[in-house]
Parts: sequence; structure tokens; C-alpha cells
Amino acid sequence: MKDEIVVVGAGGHAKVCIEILREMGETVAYCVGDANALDRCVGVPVLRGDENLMSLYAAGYRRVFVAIGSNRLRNSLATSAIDIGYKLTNAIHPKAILSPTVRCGEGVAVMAGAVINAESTIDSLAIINTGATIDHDCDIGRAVHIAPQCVLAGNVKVGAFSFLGIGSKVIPERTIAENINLGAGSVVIDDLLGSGTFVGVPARRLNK
Ligand code: JB2
Repeated sequence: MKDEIVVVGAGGHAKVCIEILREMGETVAYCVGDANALDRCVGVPVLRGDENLMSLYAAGYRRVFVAIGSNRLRNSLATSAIDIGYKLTNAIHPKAILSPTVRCGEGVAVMAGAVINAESTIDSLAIINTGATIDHDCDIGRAVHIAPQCVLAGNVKVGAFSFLGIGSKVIPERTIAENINLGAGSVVIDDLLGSGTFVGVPARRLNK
């Protein structure tokens, strides 16, 4: 069995995640991108086509990190990798601050400067991007993306597949449902329920 990691994706998000994995002391052997992927991603050779996941598994690779920004695609590619037999690894930057009481799933990315406080839960495949802060007792769902510089106060819940745009803020004890897109710089002061796009200060539904 090989200990090196296979990264799925070979774009901007993969660049950041590969460098986090290197900071953690890991080695990334290959990226697997789509037909349009470039030959290399921050020095890592790129294979084109998801069929390569099968052949890399046959060659002894067992650890995968899915580095794709799209929440839905990240989830579906992770499911395919797990079905093959891979184990999802986490990419948590050494300069992120996670309370020892944080519970973290698998395939999670936490970028530099992020802070996650006491007894928060980060479900599998979530992205906590650069400099985002998540206070105590928050519950971040599967394949959520909290973009750079977001600020979540205590006891905030974010449902699966939701995306909180860059610099958005959420006051304490609010719930953001599944499949919500929140525009950059928005401020959430009410629960956001039902799927859809919300923007502004305070955040309001963009279209019914
Ligand atoms: O079906 C696929 C597939 N579709 C796209 N299978 C595999 N294995 N790879 C796929 N890709 C790959 O996703 C492409 O080959 C490409 O390498 C990557 C998309 O790259 P892009 O730079 O467009 O997006 P990203 O997902 O890496 O980054 C986005 O999300 C980040 C969180 C960007 O918006 C970034 O700016 C953002 N920071």
C-alpha cells in the first residue's frame, strides 16, 4: 500500500489544498482532473479522467483528498472514490486554530488563519476557507463551503451543500438551511430557510 495522497481536482482549490497537505508533511503523488486539466498542478503530475482513480487504486494508492470547489461535484467525486475503496483524508493547515473539542468529519479542508472554537462540528467534505472564523457550538453540514473571511457567531447551523460567500457574517443561534447560496458580504440576522440565494445586509432572498 502507498501512503502518498491522490488529489481529485487540479485547479485553484487543488493548488491550495496540495500546499496545505505539504505543510502537514504529506506527499501528493497525483492529481486527477477532467479532460481539460493542465499537465501539472503546483508541481504534481495530473492525470485526466476519473477512470484513473481505479488504476491508481490498483497500483496501491488508498488515500484521497477531493479538492473541488463545487459542493455537489466534491460530494459526488468523494462518493465515487469511497466506492472504489479509498479513504478520505483531511487537509487542515497547521496555522489554522481548531479547539481540541471540535469534531471533524473526513475530507475536510481548513485553510490558514481559520479559527474554529469549542464544540463545533465540521461535517465531512466541508471547506473552511482562509481566515474564516467559526465560534463555539456551530454545526457545519456536509460539503458546505464557508468562504474566506466569513464570521459565524456561536451556535450557528449551516445545512449540507450550502455556500457562504466571502466575508459574510452570521449572528448567534441562526440556522442556514441546506442548499443555500449566500452572497459575498451578506449579514444574516434571521434564519435562512428553504433552498435558494440570499444576499445583502440584512440577508434577503434574491428570487422566489
Ligand atoms: O468530473 C470531474 C471534474 N470536473 C472538473 N472529475 C475530476 N477528476 N476533476 C474535475 N474537474 C476539475 O476541477 C478540473 O479538471 C479542474 O482541475 C478543477 C476545477 O478547477 P477550477 O480552478 O475551475 O475550480 P476549483 O474547484 O479548483 O476552485 C474553485 O473553488 C475554490 C474553493 C474556484 O472558485 C476557486 O477560486 C475557489 N477558491
